[in-house]
Amino acid sequence: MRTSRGWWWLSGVVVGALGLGISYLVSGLLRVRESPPVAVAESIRDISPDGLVEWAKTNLGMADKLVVWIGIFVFLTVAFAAIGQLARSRWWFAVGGLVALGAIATAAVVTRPSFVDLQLVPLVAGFVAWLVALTVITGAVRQWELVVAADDDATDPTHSRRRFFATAGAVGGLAAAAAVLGRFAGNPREEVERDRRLLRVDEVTKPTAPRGAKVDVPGVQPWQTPTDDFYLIDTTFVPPAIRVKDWVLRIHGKVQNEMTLSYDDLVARGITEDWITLNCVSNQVGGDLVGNAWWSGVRLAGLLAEAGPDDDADAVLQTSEDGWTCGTPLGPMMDDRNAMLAVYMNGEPLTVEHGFPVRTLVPGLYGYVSACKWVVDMEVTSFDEIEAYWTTRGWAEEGPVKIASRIDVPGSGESVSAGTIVCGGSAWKQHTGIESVEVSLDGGAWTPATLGRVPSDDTWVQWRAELEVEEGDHELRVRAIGKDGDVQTGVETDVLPNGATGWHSVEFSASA
Ligand SMILES: Nc1nc2c(c(=O)[nH]1)N[C@H]1C(S)=C(S)[C@@H](COP(=O)(O)O)O[C@H]1N2
Ligand SMILES: [Mo]
Repeated sequence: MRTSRGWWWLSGVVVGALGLGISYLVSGLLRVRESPPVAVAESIRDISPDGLVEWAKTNLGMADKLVVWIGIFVFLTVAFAAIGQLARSRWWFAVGGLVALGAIATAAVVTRPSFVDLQLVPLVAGFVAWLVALTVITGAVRQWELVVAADDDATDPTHSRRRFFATAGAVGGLAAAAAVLGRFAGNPREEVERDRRLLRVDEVTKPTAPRGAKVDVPGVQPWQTPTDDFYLIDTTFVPPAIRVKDWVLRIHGKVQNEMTLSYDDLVARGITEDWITLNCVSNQVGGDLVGNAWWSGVRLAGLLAEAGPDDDADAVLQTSEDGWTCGTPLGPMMDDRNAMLAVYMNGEPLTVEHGFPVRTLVPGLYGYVSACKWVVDMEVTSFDEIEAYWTTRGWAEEGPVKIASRIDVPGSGESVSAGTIVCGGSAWKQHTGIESVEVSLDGGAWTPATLGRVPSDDTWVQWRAELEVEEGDHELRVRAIGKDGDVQTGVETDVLPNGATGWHSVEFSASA
């Protein structure tokens, strides 16, 4: 009987898991958001070719993160198994492998924009755990191998085999315990959720969707998007967990008065509330990266006026707690629209995923240039002096929302009964407003739809149309016309660099 190579592989994997578990636990205890694998994941995203990132953003959406995680998991499992094999020849070879992995993790951690020295502690703790576990486990498996190789009647391998399994089991158990403890005991997210539950901002009111905003068409998306259904787009692998008491916003740069605001300082300036539709520049024609909510927050116009921008300032470089940045034109942040630092969404504190405790909203601009979640820094500056996360990756510097419209009913591929059918959907051009929506059946004349009533130009508007359809296959198209006379173009363009254009159409069939 011989110990198989499999036990060396297994040893490597168990050693690796312990180091990961310990570094995760220590990250949690120290309230460090980015345990080393998170930093690695975010670095992979940042160094990926622009084309790949763009492809992932539009085709995988939030699943792009899952793909990266699975990739890292598979890579690490193979690497740790190989390190176990290396240990079979020389302990030092395995140490070399761990040093290489540790160096990758260290490089990723120290180059994150949000790096602080404290983040070195989980790295060191994890590395020490690797070395100790490697020594103990490989000692046990080697011992077992020696006894088996000796193959004499005096030494029974059972004992050393048991010792190996006990050691591997203990290390594996410790790794699992560290992971579980890290998840629950040291999880800053729990504290933040408690903050959310206890938070009260007196002036905030509950939303009631204005009468007539929702058209009477079964199957049309709700006019007010419930928070749980509101699309999510961001680059972060673990959303920042920011305690209310820890949040501060710095407003600085080309201003007369630098400001540093706590959460209380912010809300003390008074709450403004509004219905605002937010959408993503990556939304495809007919896509669902758009939502409408009731937002409560503090007007940016007042805050920025207090700071007093210099004459040559035309942009604000916003930075999120996780290091993401966007460059927002100063004009729309300070004009009559309700650009705000939002604290509540749909009458509840922002969820962590939507930017708790504070995120920016500027009606009329795509999210990637304006809607900074977890915002902690605003540098008043000018566009020719800054680079932001997406603009360095080929997206346009300014991102005014393009006019768009969508058909919700009938759904694509649906069958309806011939005769009179009711269709509906939505259209938007925030801060300009929608004048009219028109539909065309089977390439025929554009006919006007009826519009829902909206409280302002900053939200989407729902439309409804009744059409006579004969038996057979049909195609329905929609286009919108803005209050500025802008007729939505049928020319199809890609989402890159500044938003898709083209008419949404659905094919459906009518039967007798
Ligand atoms: N910190 C941070 N804020 C961010 C982003 C991000 O990646 N990180 N993405 C932006 C983009 S591209 C969009 S479309 C909106 C989406 O906001 P939501 O996830 O609340 O819908 O957030 C914006 N704010
Ligand atoms: Mo976006």
